Amino acid sequence: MDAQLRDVSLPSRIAEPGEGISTAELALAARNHGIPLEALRYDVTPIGLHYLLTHYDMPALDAASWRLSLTGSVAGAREFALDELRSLPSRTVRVTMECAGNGRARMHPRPVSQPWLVEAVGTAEWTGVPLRHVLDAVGVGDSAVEVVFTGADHGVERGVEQDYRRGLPLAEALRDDVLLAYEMNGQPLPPQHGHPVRLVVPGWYGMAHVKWLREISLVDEPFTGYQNAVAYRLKQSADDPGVPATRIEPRSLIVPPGFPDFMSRDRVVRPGPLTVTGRAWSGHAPITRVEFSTDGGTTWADADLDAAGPRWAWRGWRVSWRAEPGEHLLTARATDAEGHVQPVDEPWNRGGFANNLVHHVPVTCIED
Ligand SMILES: Nc1nc2c(c(=O)[nH]1)N[C@H]1C(S)=C(S)[C@@H](COP(=O)(O)O)O[C@H]1N2
Ligand SMILES: [Mo]
Repeated sequence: MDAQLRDVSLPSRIAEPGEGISTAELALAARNHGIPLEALRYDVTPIGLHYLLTHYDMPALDAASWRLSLTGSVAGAREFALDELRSLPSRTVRVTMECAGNGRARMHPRPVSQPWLVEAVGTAEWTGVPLRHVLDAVGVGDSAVEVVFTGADHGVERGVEQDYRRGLPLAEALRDDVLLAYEMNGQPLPPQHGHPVRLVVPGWYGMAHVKWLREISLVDEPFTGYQNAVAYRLKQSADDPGVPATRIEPRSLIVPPGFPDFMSRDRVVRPGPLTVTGRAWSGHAPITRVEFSTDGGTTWADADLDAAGPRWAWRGWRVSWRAEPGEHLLTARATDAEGHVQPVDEPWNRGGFANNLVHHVPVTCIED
């Protein structure tokens, strides 16, 4: 193993020009897998094809003995067992979740971390109790401003030993669709997605959706823990305090057409008409437009959007293309109802967050 993996106190690092993915990054990528892009075809991503991101180790929690502590600025601190949460009114919400680091490995220069290309996304149906009901049950204190969620997983990150813990502004936490989820796609949460209970914050990048919850605490000052104050901030330099990553920027992905080359995964198609499909989503506002290009973004045409579905789920799109022999660069670009458009130039920051550069898929059309 290289020194980088052993030295737990190294600061975040930017790769040198031409520096490849390290063994340490490969170890992260092997644990934290993305969605195979052909699985974008499913409205709801089957469990196991949904992307995964776990900072430390997955804890093994026993649902029967598990308790969730509600503490801090509340009228009455107490614990909830899983059965108690299940007896409260439930809701099912279809949510497209994306890691804030999606797109990081394509940045120039490249932030050294989990090396996502574009595949850190998935859509699931989460069932659980709206957090609001649980907060009502304990009585939120008048002075509370944020809710802090603690997972049962523990590790060290750049020299800071910690439980995975995130603060969320109270106004977001009180939204009807913010869930303490105990089911994914109609099944009890599997170990890798937060068994027995996780937070789901529709529209926010993945880091907000704390898995393996063990404690929820109401606090009177904005939370300054590691995952809010140090990590998950868009910074231009090491001493820039930056702005927090919050809602998902619009993105569209293309289902790669044709068939792949085994090693390069370059796409091969035969000449003639074909339908290219994809998905688009935004945590700010519904998707209103997807544009498609076969020349890398020189000329664009509007794709046909599928009927609008549940608000927090990705929207399908399709376009007809007559492939002609030669090389083509397929590109897709999404726009949402607030006018956020995917950039054609990469948005760069030190942590490699929220890189929603348009998706490019090179395709070779062979002679028939
Ligand atoms: N307790 C805990 N919750 C966590 C994480 C974690 O490491 N520990 N990772 C976060 C990040 S960065 C992402 S992108 C999502 C990924 O959720 P998934 O693995 O269910 O797809 O979980 C979030 N919740
Ligand atoms: Mo993430």
